[in-house]
This record gives sequence, C-alpha cells and structure tokens, in this order.
Amino acid sequence: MTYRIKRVAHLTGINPATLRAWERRYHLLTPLRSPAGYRLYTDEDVAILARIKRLIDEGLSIGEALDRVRQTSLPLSPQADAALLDAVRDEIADALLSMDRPRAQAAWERLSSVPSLRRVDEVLMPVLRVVGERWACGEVGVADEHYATAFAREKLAAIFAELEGGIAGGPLAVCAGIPGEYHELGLMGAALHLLDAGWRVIYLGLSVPLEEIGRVAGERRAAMVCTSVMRPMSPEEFARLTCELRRVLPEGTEIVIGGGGIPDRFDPPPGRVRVVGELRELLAA
Ligand code: B12
Repeated sequence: MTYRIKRVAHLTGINPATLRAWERRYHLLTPLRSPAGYRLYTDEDVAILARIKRLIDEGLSIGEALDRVRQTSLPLSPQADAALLDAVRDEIADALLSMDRPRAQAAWERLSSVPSLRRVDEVLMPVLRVVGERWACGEVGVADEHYATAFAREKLAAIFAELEGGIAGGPLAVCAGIPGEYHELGLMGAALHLLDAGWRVIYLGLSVPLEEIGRVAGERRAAMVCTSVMRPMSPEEFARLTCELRRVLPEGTEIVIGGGGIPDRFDPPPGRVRVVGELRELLAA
C-alpha cells in the first residue's frame, strides 16, 4: 500500500514540511513519485518514520534517532550475546521441563539487555521446539508442554505490551488465528516482529472466523493480515484456506501465512498471499 504525504503526516504525527526537510537534509527516505509527481510512501517508509517519531518522543535528537534506526535495522552480529543466549536457552528449557518456574524466571532476567526480538527468536521459540520434540518422542507429556507454553506465552505478552506502548503511527496489520488452529505463539511472534518494525497491530488471538478477520481488516483498511498454520495441513486444505482468506479480504490487503503445518507442496496461492518460513522473513521483503 502507498500513502500520500498528508496521510503519512496523519499516521505518524510528523508534519509534511518536516518530512520534506528530513528527506533533503538526511536523505532519510526517497519516496516513490506518482505520475503527477506526488511523493508516495510505502508501508515500510511509514513504519520507519513511526519508529523515528517514537524515538524523538522518547527524547532523542533526530540525529540520534536516525543512528538508532539505522543500527537496529543492521542485523546484530550473531556472536554478540551468543554465549549468553545459548546458556539461558538451555537453562530455561531444562527448568521448564522440570516445572521449576523460579529457575526459568531467573534465567530469563539475565537477558534484560538483549533486544526483545532476539529473546523471542533465539530463546523462546527454540525452547518451544525442544519441548515439542520431547513431547513428540513421548519423553514428556502434554502437561509439561502446557507448562512451558504458559511461561513462553506470558513472556511474549509482556514484550507485546512493551513494544505496543511506543507505537504512534505506522501501517496496520491484523494478526488472527484461523478456526481449528490452537497454536498461538508463532502468531504472537509475528505480531512482535511487526510492532518492533513500527507497525500498528490488531491482535485477535486464536480461532477467529474468516469472515470476522475480513470485516475487521476491511473496516480498518489493514495493509496486512497475518496468520499461522502449525497443525499439519493437506495441500487441498491449504489451497481452500488461501482462497477463502483472499475472498474475505480487501484486494489491497497483503496476506502473510507462516508455520510448520504448511504443506511442503501447495498450488500457487491467489494474488498478494505470501507464504513465509521464519518470522524474520515477514518484513524481509
Ligand atoms: C505448544 C504446542 C501445542 C499447544 C498450543 C498451545 C498454544 N497456546 O499455542 C497445544 C497443546 C494446543 C498443541 C496441540 C496440538 N499440537 Co502442538 N505443539 C506445540 C509446540 C510444543 C509449540 C508450538 C509453538 O508455539 N511453536 C512456535 C515455534 C517454536 O514453532 P516454529 O515451527 O519454529 O515456528 C516458526 C515458523 O514456523 C514461523 N511461524 C510460525 N507461525 C508463523 C506465522 C507467521 C505470520 C510468520 C511470519 C511466521 C510464523 O516462525 C516461528 C519461529 O521462527 C510445537 C512444537 C514446535 N516445534 O513448534 C507442537 C507442534 C506444533 N504440535 C504438533 C501437533 C501434531 C499438535 C496436535 C495435532 C497434537 C494432537 N494430536 O492433538 C494438536 C493440534 C491442535 C490444533 N488443532 O491446532 C506438531 C505439529 C507437527 C507438524 N507440523 O508436522 C508439533 C510440531 C509437535 C511435534 N514436534 O510433533 N500443540
């Protein structure tokens, strides 16, 4: 979706004159141009501007905010914190599988200096995979999986509140689970990646009728709808899902689907339906 400068000013709270000045002075963004020469900003442009506005509202100068945005959009060197993340990941998995919440909590608190998305992608999600493997081979029971999931869900919800607190403008995404899918945490992970990138997120949770997802996204002109397929799905079922979602959603709304339950082979989905593997691919495009 693209936006004219007046709409961007409305969404981000940055007035048009400032937007033009930043473009001239800092070469911040080079918006597309309409045939008539009007600036056209993309969703990503608006997300970056919303992040800068948030940082300035937090007291940074424009220069500092630019540095921060440029730095955080550069991937952190994997080495940074790797040893700490490895140790904490193993400690949390072991603590949760022995239902020792205080030990898991103490380990989690050692990550306070690590960026929230790294805590999600490199600690919580891998811990859930370990729990899943141990459940699948019968080493642990559903109760152990539930115990670990409850801890992970609580941490994801806390990061959601932390990130959502600073969001002012930005394009809108609706994150919603489809009927019959009871896995929620991949969907929450997607919502966190969007919030961190400056998107506004309407999080509807699990088992939302497709028509309702369509209504909410339509009424609020959402730029994106995200959902997660973790329960194994057949190619036919997946094709039905993508077609149904495309039918109930406005043309301008991109649909992004991720999750380990997506069949390995599936027919090419309808227009503006994107199937992704990892969370970080959500905004990579
Ligand atoms: C917790 C859990 C449950 C809980 C869910 C509770 C909750 N509130 O979420 C409950 C108990 C409900 C459950 C039920 C079942 N589960 Co379960 N579950 C899990 C477990 C342990 C963690 C799930 C999770 O949150 N994963 C999140 C991350 C860790 O998963 P991930 O695949 O790495 O996801 C990455 C990408 O796929 C991507 N992604 C995922 N979603 C999205 C969405 C978007 C938009 C994007 C961009 C990216 C993205 O990003 C993630 C992180 O990088 C997994 C193990 C696992 N490996 O995931 C099994 C697992 C998913 N479950 C499985 C199964 C089989 C089931 C049941 C069918 C079991 C049964 N017989 O009843 C039921 C199905 C219920 C249903 N109708 O959905 C299997 C699925 C096998 C498969 N896909 O081939 C798994 C993999 C366990 C296993 N190892 O076999 N489960």
